[in-house]
Amino acid sequence: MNPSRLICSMAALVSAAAAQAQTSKPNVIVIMTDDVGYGDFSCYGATRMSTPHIDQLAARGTRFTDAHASASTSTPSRYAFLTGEYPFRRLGTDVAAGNAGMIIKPEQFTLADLFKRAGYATAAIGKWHLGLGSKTAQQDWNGQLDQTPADLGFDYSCIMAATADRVPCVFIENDHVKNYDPSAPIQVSYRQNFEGEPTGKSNPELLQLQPSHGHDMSIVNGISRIGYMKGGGKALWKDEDIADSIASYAINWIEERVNMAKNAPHCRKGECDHTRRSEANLPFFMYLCTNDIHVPRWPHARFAGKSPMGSRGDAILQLDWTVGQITAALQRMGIADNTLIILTSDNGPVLDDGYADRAEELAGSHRPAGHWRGGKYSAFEAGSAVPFIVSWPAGKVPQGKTSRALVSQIDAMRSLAAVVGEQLADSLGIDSRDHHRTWLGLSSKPRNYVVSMAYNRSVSIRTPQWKYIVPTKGPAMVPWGPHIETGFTSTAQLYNMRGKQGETTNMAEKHPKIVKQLDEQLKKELESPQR
Ligand code: NG6
Ligand code: CA
Repeated sequence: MNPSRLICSMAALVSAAAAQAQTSKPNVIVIMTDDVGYGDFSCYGATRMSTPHIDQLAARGTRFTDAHASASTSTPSRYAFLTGEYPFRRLGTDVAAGNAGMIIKPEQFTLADLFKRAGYATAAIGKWHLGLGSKTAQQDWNGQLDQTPADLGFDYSCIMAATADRVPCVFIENDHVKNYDPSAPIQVSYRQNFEGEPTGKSNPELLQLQPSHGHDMSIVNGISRIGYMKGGGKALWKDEDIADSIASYAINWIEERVNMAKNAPHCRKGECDHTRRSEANLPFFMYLCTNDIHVPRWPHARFAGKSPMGSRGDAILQLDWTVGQITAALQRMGIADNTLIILTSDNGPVLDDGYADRAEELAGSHRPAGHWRGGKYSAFEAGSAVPFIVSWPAGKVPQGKTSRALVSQIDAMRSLAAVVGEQLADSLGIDSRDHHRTWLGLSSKPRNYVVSMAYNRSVSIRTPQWKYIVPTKGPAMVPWGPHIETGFTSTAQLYNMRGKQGETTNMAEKHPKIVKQLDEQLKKELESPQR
């Protein structure tokens, strides 16, 4: 063998070993669904329709029955998930408008930064709802956005700025509007309408879906939204295609990476290019946020009318399809076993969330929150108790297991850091703790307690046994439309979560010492992170 070939094959060996070491780090996909309740999947007890792909994911992994988001609405919940910091530590983390400036600051450490540090390629796809651009209402939607997920560690992003019910109704790829249409410049305002533009309020005859509360501003695709926008042309999304778009953006990006790895000539014609090879072998992290099942629920014709529960049920079927598309793509590419998938929801469920889609009327015996009380927005458990499934066959996550351990999404940062072998300084992900063995189904050790924030920013604390809701001013029911109990009372509430009555019997008077102890614990957390 001539010397150059020998060097080449040695380099190939080194490169193969490096590749081996690389692939032992799993790809990580977080599927963050929107407004899906604890009881919305068949593997969590739904009986009026079935979610076979999600059930299959659970069968290939561990399913948690006491998992919590950090807040009962999207923006604060996602803020906590991506930063490992509770949203009550930072003002401006409430449900964001579509023209909000970026809420996580570029200098903050995020989950994507963690994965970059571990040598991963990173992507954010789908619903974002954490603001874009350095200044609220100052974004140039027709040019370049000056702050994007790229500033938070994401190599690639293809996202909806906020929610499907908020303008602008376009996807944003990296720093610009995807499929930008120069013939229809985009204007966005959350203050006033653009002259001559129809709105849901003034032109209900133009609507294919009527609002039930709010959502009566600009009309896009026959659906009126929150906020005003003009223009967009070919870039405007069609609601019925959003799930397909999100699935294809996600799968295309993954496929590109896998093809790069396959085609990388690590040793061709005596030339070794192992730099390129190892680059192409980078594991990936994808933060994949579905639009389903947030309002407006307007699923594709393939799903419309396919559940007995109207468009909310159809959106669940569409979500299940999305999960099936992702898992099938991973199988096809041969990377399913070494891909760690976490599927969860940003907050609890809501039926009527502002559009007359008959979700309440058609729910029948379906209990979107399962056995938990309340729903999206609430301080009660259903505000934050969400489905949580972890699957990673190569990582030996037990298959078909149910874990009753109390877990919280706030721990994503440090649990995933442990999975990918990164150490984090105490100043990063300050509220996150390493519970990776529990998350991977290898231990049943629960979190000592979980803290969650309701829509009025009041907090509650849950231990494996107790739930304490701080006294807070506010109405008993969500006041603007959704028929949901808030869990707000001016006196302390203490519930025995191990007892049969759950959140129906207030034990605060019976157990003043426990109230005092949990109140103190919560106050300490509010002041500073407790280790
Ligand atoms: C509310 C919207 C609701 C939903 C929610 C945010 C009205 C009347 N209601 O203000 O429809 O968009 O905000 O949902 O505007 S979340 O899941 O993104 O937090
Ligand atoms: Ca949500």
